[in-house]
Formats: sequence, C-alpha cells, structure tokens
Amino acid sequence: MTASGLESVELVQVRLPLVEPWVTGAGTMTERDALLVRVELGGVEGWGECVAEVAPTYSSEYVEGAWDVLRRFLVPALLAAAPSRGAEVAGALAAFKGHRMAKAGLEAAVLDAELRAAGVSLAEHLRACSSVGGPPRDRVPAGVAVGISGSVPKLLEEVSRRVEEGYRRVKLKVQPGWDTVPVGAVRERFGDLALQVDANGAYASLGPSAASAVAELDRFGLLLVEQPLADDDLVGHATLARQITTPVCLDEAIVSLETASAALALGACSVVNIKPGRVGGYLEAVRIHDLCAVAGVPAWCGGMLETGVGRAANLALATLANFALPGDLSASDRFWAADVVRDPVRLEPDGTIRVPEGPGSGVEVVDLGPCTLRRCRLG
Ligand code: NPG
Repeated sequence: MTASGLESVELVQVRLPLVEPWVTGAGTMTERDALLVRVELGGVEGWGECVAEVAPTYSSEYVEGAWDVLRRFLVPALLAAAPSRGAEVAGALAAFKGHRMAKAGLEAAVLDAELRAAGVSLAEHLRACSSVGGPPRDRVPAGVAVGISGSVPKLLEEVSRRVEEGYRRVKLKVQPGWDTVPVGAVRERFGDLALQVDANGAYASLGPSAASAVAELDRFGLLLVEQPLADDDLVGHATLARQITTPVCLDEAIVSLETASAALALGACSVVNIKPGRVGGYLEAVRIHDLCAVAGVPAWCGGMLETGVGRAANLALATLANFALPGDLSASDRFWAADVVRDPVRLEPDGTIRVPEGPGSGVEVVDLGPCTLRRCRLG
C-alpha cells in the first residue's frame, strides 16, 4: 500500500535534561533542546528529528534558525508539493540552500510515515536504496563518546565506567592542550581498547604547527583522528593525512555526496563519519555510504545527542554493510533519564544495540507534554 500525500506537519521543540553534563570545546551542555517533526500522510503519523543544537557551534544551523526556516520556507513548500514518499522530499526543497539538518528532519518524518503505511522497516528500506549488498543486521556494535573532562583521573573514571558497561569502542574529544596526556593515560590504563579521537576542527587554530601536534597522537595506535582541521579545509586534511600514520576521518567537512566525493578524490580522509542530519537526510547518507564502499573507505554512523527518535533511525542506517566501524550509537541512558520513545534503546551484554523492529523507525513516541517547550502545526 502506498500512502497518499503529506497532509500536515507539526514541529515540537522538547527539552531533555542530560544525565550528566556534556563538555566539549564548544562548552558545557546540561540539557538538550531537540526539534522533533511529526507529519501526517494518508492518515499515518511519522516522526523525524532535526539535530540542530541551540547554538551554531557545530555547524551554522541552530534550533531557533531551524524552527524559523522550517515554518517560513521548508514546511510550506513541502505541503504544497504533498509528497507521498521520503524520496520526493529533497527535490521539493531543492530551491532552498543549506539547512540540511532541518531538511533531514522533514525527510525522516515523511519516510517514517511512508514506511509505516507500507509495513516496511527503515532498515529494510535503506538496504533496498543502497547498491551495497551484505546480510541484514538486527543489531550493531555500539561506540560511546566521552567529553573533555579537564582532569585525567575523571576521564579514566568515565572511560572505565563505559568499558564496564560494555561499549566496544571509545571516542575521546581532544583539542590542543587536551590530547597526548589524556589519550596516553587512557591507552596505558586500558591496553588495546578500540580508541579514537575527535577534534571538531580544533587544531586549525594552530596553523602550520597543527601537523606536528596531531602527529604526536600517532604513537597511541588510534583507530582514527576525526576532523582535526577546519570544516572546509579538504586540502589541509589531504596534506595532513600524508604526514601522519593515524587514519584521518572527516565529519564536519562532509555535507553532501559531492563533498564526500571531493574528499575521497583528494585523499583528505580514509574513513568517513556519516551523520544524516549533517548531509541533509538518510537517503543522501546512503549515497555517501555507497560511494565510500566503492572507494574501499570504511564509514561509521555519527551521533548528535539524538533523542530516541533520531537514534532509532541512525541505528537503521548503521545496519548497512559499509558501516564497518562502531558508531556513536550509545544507549538512551548514556544521555537521558527519560527519553521521548517507549522502549528506549539499551546496550546488550555483548556491546551491541538492537535495531528497533517494526515498520518505519520502529519506535513509538510517548506523550511529549512534560518536556514540550512549544509546538506549531502547519497544514
Ligand atoms: O553519541 O550522540 C552521541 C555523541 C557523539 O560526540 C558526539 N557527537 O562532534 O560528533 C560530534 C558530537 C556532536 C554532538 C556534534 C552534538 C554535534 C552535536
């Protein structure tokens, strides 16, 4: 059965307290404002999540801006186009530049409704969209990200907790001044733990000495160093990649199939972090996954402190064959005391997370009343 076109879109801004503060180079976060998108399509409900943060520190998008562009431009255009399939969303919004996280939230919601009506899971659907084969997976290995604690004993305590919980790999946030000492301490304490680091572009501030600072990390046998230089510095990353032995992975730099293609052609990275929000949606994420597979470049699924809505969809994406490394796909309780979905994802004893079963993203949204800041219905 194919659902008929889009009937309405509702934007819901929720605020969820974090179980512990999330500290990065961009500051300390104690709560997450998430922008959820609810659509109705042929009488069926679908949910998506726009992963923009409150401030434009990770990318230029931010919650208030996403809310505005959705209300003013994207949602009216989409209602006029009345798509019945997620695959029609990007085309209907193509006149508007950028705002990929906002677009991704809309596409995810339409896909969810389309697939719920058709009785197909998002994982099955994304597999069908991908040209890369491989057996279906009902669970994926889980990695966990650890913020900048500023104190090595605190860091070791947190990593130890995560390892005991069963996470299969740990990602440490690093920046100039918080790199070799904490990374070395974790390596020494945890032996051959699968370890990687994420700089969110922080080494760009060092200019020409960035390469030697990043090369200092080579001795720790890391899986990868993520986005050491500025978002748009593909040539700089290509040069750096030739100077160090740790594989360079790009995150912020890759915002589309075209930028992924340029990064691979330049040799700017040998691993890619794929985040659906950053690249404008799950279907573009599949195209980038496929491009990487053809190039023999492993990918992994990034995370942006999503609620259970966005995380469920990320888990479906991460089942594709070339998501060869554990993603930032930690359990709901790593960030939230109360998630917005029934049956939030949990870490299995073997360090994996089960992909929710059932049509669409497979999760059911709870009553959002208690955490809702505002809602707006269009259509
Ligand atoms: O598990 O969602 C998670 C956290 C993973 O570190 C993580 N995300 O730079 O990749 C990142 C970072 C991030 C979080 C970026 C929130 C933007 C917003």
